[in-house]
Amino acid sequence: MTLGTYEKAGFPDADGAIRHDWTRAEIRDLFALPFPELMFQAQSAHRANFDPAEVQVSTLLSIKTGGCPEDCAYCPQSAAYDTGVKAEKLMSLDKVLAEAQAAKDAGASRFCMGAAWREPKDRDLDKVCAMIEGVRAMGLETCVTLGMLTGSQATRLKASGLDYYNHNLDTSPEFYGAIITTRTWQERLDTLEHVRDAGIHVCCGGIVGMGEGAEDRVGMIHALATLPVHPESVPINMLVQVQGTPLASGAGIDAIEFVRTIAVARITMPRSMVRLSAGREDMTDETQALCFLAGANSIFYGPKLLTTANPAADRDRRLMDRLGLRAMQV
Ligand code: SAM
Ligand code: DTB
Ligand code: SF4
Repeated sequence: MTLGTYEKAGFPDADGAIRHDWTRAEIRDLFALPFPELMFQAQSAHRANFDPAEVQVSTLLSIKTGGCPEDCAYCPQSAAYDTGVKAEKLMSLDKVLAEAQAAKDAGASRFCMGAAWREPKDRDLDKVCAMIEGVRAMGLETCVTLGMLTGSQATRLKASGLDYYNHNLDTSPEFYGAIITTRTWQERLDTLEHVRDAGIHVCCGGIVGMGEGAEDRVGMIHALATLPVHPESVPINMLVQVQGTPLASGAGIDAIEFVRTIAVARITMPRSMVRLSAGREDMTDETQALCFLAGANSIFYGPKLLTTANPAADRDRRLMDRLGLRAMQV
């Protein structure tokens, strides 16, 4: 793949060139820095590329919930686990547009629609394209996450006006097989390439707190930061432990190690939006403040993620006020 106009991402080296050649050793060394030094480097990278008082605000909607044939061990929507999430049909256009309008009125600038599919069927894609057109006509940025895509499906989504496609690598290539067996790592890379080649912005990140080791967090950031073009948006999710999934009762992850993961994402992909994603509901305001100091500059806003809880809007407004943060305008 050639580096075209989408090449905005990457840490400038001494000559100002963009870096996609991070080694695992370099990333391991970043994780191991004394915390104040790591935060200083992350903030330097953040300030060189963004206004540190601005946070991009996205709202999520599950447009097709549950009954998914994949076996992602973290996911409440997999049909393989008994989590209490009911399988539903694709939501109607009217309902989606009403939710998008409510998100816009509440202050979101991007509306992200998620479907619990392994991959979209072509007739479903037509319906999703109509949703994208309608949401875009409201002046919101659009994002969808629908599972694997072919090249021609990505082209159709682009033609409907799609701005972003979310498709995560989730973890390191070594740990991946312990989490998902029904879709390969290479299939994920192929979908990302189709999305990129269609000219859609890429949203790609992962989850921590799934019982992975420190080296897996290194491997996950390495995989993201060495993509041919950095994802424009990098969601870092803290696992939401859901009863019924195989990951319902793990030890989770230390909050400081989570902040370090955000900081290393910021340093290695300094022009990407780093999203403090799932897991905020159980995070203290102080941990979230550290995440913003570490370079996170995007959140999901609204009381629900896809099927699980997110902080209530008034808690987030209070937090942003206390920290002097403003919602980024598109
Ligand atoms: N089915 C599509 C797919 O997997 O490509 C799209 C929806 S899927 C729910 C999107 C992402 O949400 C996953 O890749 C995963 O990173 C994240 N996710 C799902 N369940 C989660 C959980 N319990 N905790 C944190 N992140 C989660
Ligand atoms: C992403 O990385 N996190 C979001 C979004 N992309 C689609 C989803 C989080 C889902 C958390 C579990 C749930 O609510 O079902
Ligand atoms: Fe299905 Fe996506 Fe959940 Fe995996 S993460 S089980 S693909 S909805």
